[in-house]
Amino acid sequence: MKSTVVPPDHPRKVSLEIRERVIDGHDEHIVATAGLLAHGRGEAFDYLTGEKTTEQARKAARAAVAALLSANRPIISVNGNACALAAKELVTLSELIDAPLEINLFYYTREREDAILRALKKAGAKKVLGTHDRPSTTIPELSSNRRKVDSDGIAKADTVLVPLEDGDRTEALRALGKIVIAIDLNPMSRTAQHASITVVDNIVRVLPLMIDYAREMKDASEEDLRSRASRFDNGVNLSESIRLIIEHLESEARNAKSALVVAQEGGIIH
Ligand code: PTJ
Repeated sequence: MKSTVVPPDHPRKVSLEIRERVIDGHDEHIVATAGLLAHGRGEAFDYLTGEKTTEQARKAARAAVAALLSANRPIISVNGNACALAAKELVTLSELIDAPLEINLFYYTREREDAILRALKKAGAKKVLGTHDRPSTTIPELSSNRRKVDSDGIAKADTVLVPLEDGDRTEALRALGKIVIAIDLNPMSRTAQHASITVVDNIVRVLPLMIDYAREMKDASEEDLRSRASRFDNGVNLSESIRLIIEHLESEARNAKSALVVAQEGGIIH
């Protein structure tokens, strides 16, 4: 099924085109129905931050790439939304940081697994873990479908990148001693709060940036990478990200007020 064409002069063109990618992903069984709602929540938080990559997000993205490059066994967990929005970028990052891709779904169906596998392969992935024919094991303390993980993937990984999570898994992975890197537009989500490093940004904007950082840092020493990752304080970064939302809202509130004044001055409102 093909997406609706967004008029080139539409003021919300970029946001609407991203939304169409999720809708297409849903039509192709890549995105769960709940993924449409998850995307709407993401859009709302993106709006609150001004739909741009903040300095805090850049800082977190740099620390995330440093942690992934210095990990012994990094892995990228892929769900339906991440695949629909950024399959190519996930494949590129996976190659650059030498971290396999593992399909891990909250709303698991075999049809969705197959659709995501096809999309990742089409985007250039040579090997994908987490499929039904792979050896698997379970994460203790987790009751959702996400508990089933690939024996050679998330199970053995020391560092896991989890884009667009639902909040039930990060704590369990942390309890197992793993470093968890989240990409989540909501700085207040359980995932964001419990991850080791949270990149508060839209996956569509931040993955290309992380790819650039991975290229820049590829030859850095392990010591340098580890020190860059360990200097990052997730709590501080999250509270700064929340503060940016407050500042953005305050500025919007001021603008709304001045628009009213303009309307009154122009005789539109009496
Ligand atoms: O494909 P599945 O079955 O594994 O299911 C995936 C979803 C996303 C449906 C599932 O993980 C879920 O229900 O997630 P939540 O609880 O809705 O959380 C998703 C988080 O991602 C929310 O905090 C959103 O704000 C955030 N989010 C949504 N879109 C984006 C995003 N973060 C970054 N970039 C986005 N484009």
